[in-house]
Amino acid sequence: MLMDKDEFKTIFVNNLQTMFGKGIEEASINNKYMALSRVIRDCISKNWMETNKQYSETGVKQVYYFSMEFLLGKALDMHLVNGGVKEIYREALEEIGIDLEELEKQESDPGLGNGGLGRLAACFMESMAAVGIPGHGCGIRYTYGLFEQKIVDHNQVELPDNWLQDGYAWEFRKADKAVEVKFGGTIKSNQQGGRWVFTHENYEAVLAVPYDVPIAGYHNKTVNTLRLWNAESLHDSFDFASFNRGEYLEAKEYRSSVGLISKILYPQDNFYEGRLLRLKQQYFFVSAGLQSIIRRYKKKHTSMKQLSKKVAVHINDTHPAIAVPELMRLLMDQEGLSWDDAWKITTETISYTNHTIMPEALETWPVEMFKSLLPRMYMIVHEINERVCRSFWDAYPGDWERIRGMAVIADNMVHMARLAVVGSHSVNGVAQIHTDILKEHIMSSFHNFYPKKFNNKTNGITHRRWLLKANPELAAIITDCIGANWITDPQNLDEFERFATDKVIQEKVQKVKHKNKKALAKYIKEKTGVTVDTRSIFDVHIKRIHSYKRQILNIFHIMDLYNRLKENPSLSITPRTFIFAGKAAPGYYIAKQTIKLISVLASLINKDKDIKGKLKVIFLENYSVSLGELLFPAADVSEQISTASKEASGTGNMKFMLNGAVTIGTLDGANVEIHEAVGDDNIFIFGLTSQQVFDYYIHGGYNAWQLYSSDIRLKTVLEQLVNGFLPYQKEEFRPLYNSLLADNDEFFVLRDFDAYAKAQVELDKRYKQKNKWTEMSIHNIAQAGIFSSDRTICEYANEIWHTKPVVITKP
Ligand code: F55
Repeated sequence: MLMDKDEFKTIFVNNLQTMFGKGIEEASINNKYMALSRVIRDCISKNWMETNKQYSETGVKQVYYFSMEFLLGKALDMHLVNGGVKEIYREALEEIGIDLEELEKQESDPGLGNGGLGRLAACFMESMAAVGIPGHGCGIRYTYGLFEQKIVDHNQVELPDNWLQDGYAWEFRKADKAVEVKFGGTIKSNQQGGRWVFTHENYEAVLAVPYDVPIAGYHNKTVNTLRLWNAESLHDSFDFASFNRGEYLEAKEYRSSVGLISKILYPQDNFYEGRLLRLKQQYFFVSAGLQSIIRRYKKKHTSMKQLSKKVAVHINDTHPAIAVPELMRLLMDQEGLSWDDAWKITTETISYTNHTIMPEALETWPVEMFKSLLPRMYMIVHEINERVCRSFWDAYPGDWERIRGMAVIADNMVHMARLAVVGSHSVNGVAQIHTDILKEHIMSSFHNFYPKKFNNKTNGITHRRWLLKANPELAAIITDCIGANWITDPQNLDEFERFATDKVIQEKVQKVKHKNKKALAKYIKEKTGVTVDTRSIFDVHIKRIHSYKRQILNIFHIMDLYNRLKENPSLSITPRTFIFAGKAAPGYYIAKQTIKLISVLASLINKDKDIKGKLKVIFLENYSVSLGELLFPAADVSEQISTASKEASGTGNMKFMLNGAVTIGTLDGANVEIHEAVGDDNIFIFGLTSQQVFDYYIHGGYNAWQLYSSDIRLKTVLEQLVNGFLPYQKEEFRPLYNSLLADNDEFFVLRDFDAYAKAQVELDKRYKQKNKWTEMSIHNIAQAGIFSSDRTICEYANEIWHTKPVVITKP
């Protein structure tokens, strides 16, 4: 990076001239943002080329992380922090009358992901570059990312996210690296010289054009690549030719259908919908990615046999699982390998992460759809199925039921999770409890057959974005206390533990938290018009809206608290601000009703004078990475209250902890490990265990009506959904009410209500002892190091990918 202030200024001004033909006076804010980005982009480019050169020269094994989603967040500020130039550039800009923060606001926040899975991919990219692991991303350059959420009359409204509108400063189009991807058509087979040759006829070809985004490390010279594929029509001349033949309309149709492939991100999280276009998206980027990997590999190697020594392909959930048959196709049809050789290489190259046990998220494609869109893929999957079923039969002769539950093609469906398991050498869950559930329940037959494949890799988050960048003043306190090496070695954060009872440090930590709360309060005021008390407890529940994540449990507790305050206005509670944010999938009715309920309640409670400002409820629209960066640093309480066993890991829980918020949560996902790390005294655990949840499923005996009838608070709150208590809502919340009573409360909200309310009372008491609370807060920060994605990514590198960090030296 450019370290000299004057040199920076000269280049910045020069960029304004050459890019826009303007001087500082005439340039718009956006011009200035683009000119600044260009300075950084140019500095990065040099290291980027050098990184690629050294990867190629050293022949180190490279990892390709295939994911339908990369939820990156803004890049400019992260580059300034990682490059160690933020202060210098801020000052330099100030000297020429420019406010860096104003420029940063110009950047769009690319929302190319739904939630946890997409954000995890982005944290992994950042950590790989920081640690020096030769790892690249492969995904789709969606023209429209996750929809923008607005709340209109209490309802979620979805607007398109046109993030590319003003151009994206961080991408490099590589037209010369484009590849073709083929859909549909028929496969002809014939024997040539004793081997089968397959030719694809009458297919529809699409051009996949890569846009490369540089991923730079922290204070090092590593720049890895995130390659996002854009779908384009194949030949311009195609249009001319068809125009001349009078087929202009068909040509246009072809062009627009091609464009559709990378047009939009599907907005469902933990929910699968068997759309043809989604399958097209999957094959599109997987085929393009694998073709480009093999092209690169062949520049240095003549035999494909060493592929798994030089390349690891990781698939982020089953969405890219078509990589298994596609790699088989490339190795056999294109490179001429035998089935057995190709299978060995494929399984040794590919590894797979599972992110959910929710049955509605499991991908299965109807055979007819799969076969007609991807005929060669179907042939290969069919063969894989025959072969693996035979080996299952040998292991479990006569056990038809078991084999049916393991078959890749069963009941006329292609089962992608099964394909991923059989076609890879490693299957991992994302937190210990989740991996155990995979092994013992969801994938027990596979675990029995392939015991060594299964392993755990507890998720992590990048502490550089989520602490150093998002909460710079807290980061500075930590650095003052323990030095700066926690930034590259996050486990060292535990040295901060010594300061947990230090009154001076406690006070500093409290001050920063309060400052962050004031910044959030200002934002809340601007966005909602509501004034919140910055001395109240900021209790934050931010994540996708989903029944299993139980925002409803939080809401019921708020309603009960409100009822008690109405009854007894002098009830002694610490004032609380309950803050929610999160998007609901557009077709997910109950999730949308949940948002509506929060919003309606907020308007009722926030204007009620009787409760003397002791309670406020806020719903912030359009939750995104950027909004998260404002929320995590300002939180006192982290809500992690999913039904035990349902949240594979959670990663928001880690971001809160790292910023000193204390968790109230169930023993689910990574909460279990957070609990182990901080100990009983520094977290509020409540509710059913996953074992109890499984017992209900297996033995029955859950009765929501009974819980409703026997708890007056629950009864009141539930009735309030449908008895006119909520202004202007007559039958609006009847379906929600029914889901909890008539449908027997699938996620045990009523069952956990009492335990949750009690944990909240305990929490309230603890918050009153200010220094005790801050002590807990510091414990949480100090124990957050193991939840850094640096740790996670090193585990993947050592135990799954078998690759090592490389230190990039020059230029
Ligand atoms: C998106 C599309 C489909 Cl078809 C299925 C799932 C998703 C998705 O977004 N899943 C997701 O975000 N899963 C989450 O992954 C996180 C990272 O591992 C976990 O922390 C979290 O528990 C899990 O729900």
